[in-house]
Amino acid sequence: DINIANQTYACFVRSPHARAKINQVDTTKASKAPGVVAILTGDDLAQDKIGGMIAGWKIVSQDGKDMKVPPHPALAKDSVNYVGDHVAVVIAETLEQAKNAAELVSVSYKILKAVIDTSNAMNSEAIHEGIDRNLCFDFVLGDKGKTDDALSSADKIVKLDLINNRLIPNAVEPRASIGDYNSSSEQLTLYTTNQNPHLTRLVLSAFNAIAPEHKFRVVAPDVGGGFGSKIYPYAEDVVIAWASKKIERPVKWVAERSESFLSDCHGRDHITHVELAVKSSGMITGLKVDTIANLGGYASLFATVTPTYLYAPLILGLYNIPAAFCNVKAVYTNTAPVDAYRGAGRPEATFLIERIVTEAAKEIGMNQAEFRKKNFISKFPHQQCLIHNIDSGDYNAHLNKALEVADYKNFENRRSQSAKKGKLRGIGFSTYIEACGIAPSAVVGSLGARVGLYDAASIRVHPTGKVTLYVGAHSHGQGHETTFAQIVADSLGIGMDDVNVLHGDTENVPFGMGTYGSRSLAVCGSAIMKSVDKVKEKGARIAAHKLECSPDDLEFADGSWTVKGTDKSVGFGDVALTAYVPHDYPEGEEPGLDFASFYDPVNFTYPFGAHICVVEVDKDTGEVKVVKYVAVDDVGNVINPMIVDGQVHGGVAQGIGQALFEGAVYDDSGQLLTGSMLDYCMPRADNFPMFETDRTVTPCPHNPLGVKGVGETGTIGSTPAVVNAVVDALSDYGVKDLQMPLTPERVWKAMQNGN
Ligand code: MCN
Repeated sequence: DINIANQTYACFVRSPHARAKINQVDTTKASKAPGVVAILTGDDLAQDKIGGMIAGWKIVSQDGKDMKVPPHPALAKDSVNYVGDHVAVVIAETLEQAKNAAELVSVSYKILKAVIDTSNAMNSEAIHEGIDRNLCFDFVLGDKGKTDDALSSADKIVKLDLINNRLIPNAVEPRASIGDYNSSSEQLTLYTTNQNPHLTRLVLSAFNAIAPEHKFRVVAPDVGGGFGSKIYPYAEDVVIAWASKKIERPVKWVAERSESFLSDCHGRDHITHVELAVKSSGMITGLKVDTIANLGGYASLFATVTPTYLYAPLILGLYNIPAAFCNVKAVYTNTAPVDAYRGAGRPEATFLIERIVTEAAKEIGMNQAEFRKKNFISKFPHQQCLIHNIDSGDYNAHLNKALEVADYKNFENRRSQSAKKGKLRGIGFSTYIEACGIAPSAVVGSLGARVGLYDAASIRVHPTGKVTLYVGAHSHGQGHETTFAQIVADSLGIGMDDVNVLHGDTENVPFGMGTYGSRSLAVCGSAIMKSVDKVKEKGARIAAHKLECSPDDLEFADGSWTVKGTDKSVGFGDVALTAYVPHDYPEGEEPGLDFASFYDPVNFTYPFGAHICVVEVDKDTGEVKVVKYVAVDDVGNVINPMIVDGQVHGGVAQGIGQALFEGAVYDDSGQLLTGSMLDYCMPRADNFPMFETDRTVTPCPHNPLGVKGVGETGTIGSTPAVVNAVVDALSDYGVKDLQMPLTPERVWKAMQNGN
């Protein structure tokens, strides 16, 4: 909705082919079209030495070699690698003129056979020069020898082949960018729908060489949803910022929904074989996982960490499994790039462990809840055999609570009642753990991250005692304006309305790492608390001066400093005013009440929960209806129960969407068949029952608020619960390998074929 005087409009010319060489881009006719201001191509970009898009996390393969990343210019120069790849940008006085002229850009392509299928990518022709077998990396984690021993000495090896379907994120608001260059001040401003304005500025400045950081402002104001798909800067951001500098006028681009389908990064897309070693006593002794992860046409910014460090360590779930080994082969195909999407790696891990644990319990004839409890981690801290050191938890408690809320003991009665109506009732469990607030910087650096993972907050107390809070995290639906104001107001004993929370503008907020991985409260919230503490410490010195005592004699409560054991006190507002009007003031103390803090966490936070889904499957049509959904989550201390519930609801809706409805489909030539809301089935409100949410509270021991993340728990916990429920409903049909989305057709066919 932002418009700038004298702005122009951009329309991208996109590749209609999944894989082709570009012979020529002819702009002659288009450049004569009415209203055209400029047409820019990959050659112009190269001439101006604008750097390509980067992969932000280096993964090393098991042979010790670095991952293979192809060049990814923001406008394709020699080749295109998916339908929707950017070839040129047309800039005109109006949007219509830009669109009309874009149709006149003539691109001559040599069409090549596209590589689409994830499972076959390694046996297909290389789509990028020098990248054999289309393999970006061949990553391993864990102890193969120990895991093989566990499998060979197991009483039972449970096996599953799973496909984690490709998803298309659909935020309410499509992406948009405006570049605004002021030639007299040489200042470039980029307004963009992004979850990390500082990261975007850093990448566009240091890697794409768009503008020096100190002359470059990135503003991401109210952004209508991101779900991970707006973490990373896109080619459009680079092109729009550069184009505005080039033509010295503002340039505006807003994605149409169909462009979003084609060119927003997609999520998930794994093919996995999993084996679980189990003793007849019910103890799990080993887990082996082989995954092929599809990266799409290029390696997007966080694409390489998602199927590795955000995935592989989490395959253990919340179980005490002594040996595990995970191999991930990441491949390029001629499809839209795949990157982080709500949950990023952790839903994929949870899906496989919760599916195989369910199968294992079934195969050895144990009750689902009892089998899980037998294998839960029970002592904390617990060093898992893959990376994570889990600091706290009480896993029986949340499962017990979920069983109670779901009225599990009477489930079989309800199953019989459903059967009388011709419906197959099933119940599915998912007891998940996730790792949020990826940290600390030094550790992630040693694992290949090219950024730090701290956050920052500064507090400006105004002379009247009102507060402006500037945060590095970004809110695009998570309600930070509410919860961050709450923690400041509670700590300083002032009203919530007295705190204004600002985010999303590199010009006024401190350098933070933005929002993803459900990190904002645990990491940025901790930076806020550090700044609050500094305000209170200095405030205490000023108050002590006013009350003629030592700061140690004071206690702070309800917005006032009081001399212990007396009724002598001074309020927060008085102290704030004194800090800015320092007439009667402690000697040597600086005026002002204004502090900034950075916080680099010592560990991840580990939320966990138990989700129970109950479905009814129509025997005749295969249609699945979710009739009950219970989510008992533990996100540590809760700052705002309504927002936490809202986050869980949204996540569960997306997770059920993956299980039952959503799935991107490309045809063999690489055309996206699910390129609109008509073809890509988003879940709707009437697909859901009322979600029943509850909580247990195990505070995080290492951050000042005792909080863990909640933003992704719903997507992580829900998907396997739904699939497990459907498989349970079909248990009489011997169905085991059921692939998502569980459309009526698929379910019906599985009932006919027994698989
Ligand atoms: N919160 C709380 N108590 C807790 C934990 C969190 O009150 N114990 C509050 C927080 O203060 C914040 C909200 O819950 O207001 C979510 O906090 P957190 O778990 O820290 O997650 P982030 O704010 O970092 O949000 C990121 C997360 C991710 S990774 C995706 S993807 C996602 C999500 O949040 N995208 C969303 N939720 C979304 N919700 C909306 N509406 N839109 C998106 O794009």
